[in-house]
Amino acid sequence: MAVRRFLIPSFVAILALGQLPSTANAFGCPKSMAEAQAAIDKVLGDMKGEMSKQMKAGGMAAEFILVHALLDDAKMFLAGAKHNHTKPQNQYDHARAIAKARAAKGSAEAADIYHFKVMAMMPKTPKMPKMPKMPMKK
Ligand SMILES: [Cu+2]
Repeated sequence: MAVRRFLIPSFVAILALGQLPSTANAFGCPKSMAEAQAAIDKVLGDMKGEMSKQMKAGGMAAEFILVHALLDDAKMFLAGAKHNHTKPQNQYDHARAIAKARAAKGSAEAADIYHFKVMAMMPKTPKMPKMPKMPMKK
């Protein structure tokens, strides 16, 4: 009776964590996925900055979209990693999760590098839209 009282809650707790301690943790999927998410969040944060807004307004909207394309790749890889990790059929799926999580981090880092390259290409003084001349008051 005492054994059942201990074992059943322990088993439920392991199920709740979604992974068996001996297998999934050895791959370190959660750490790789967290690193990928952090790399994605870093670029998303940078893209809310003032220079990124000027990129869009200053004739570099196409490059801005390409930064997003690299980020979309990163998000796609990360979603795949999460799927393989949370619904593994076997150890191979955890290995695939690691591969996809690291690909996600790589794409996010490439987005970061490209974003900064594009910002460096921007003209120093962004062109302001021409304002209509106001009639002079006498
Ligand atoms: Cu895993």
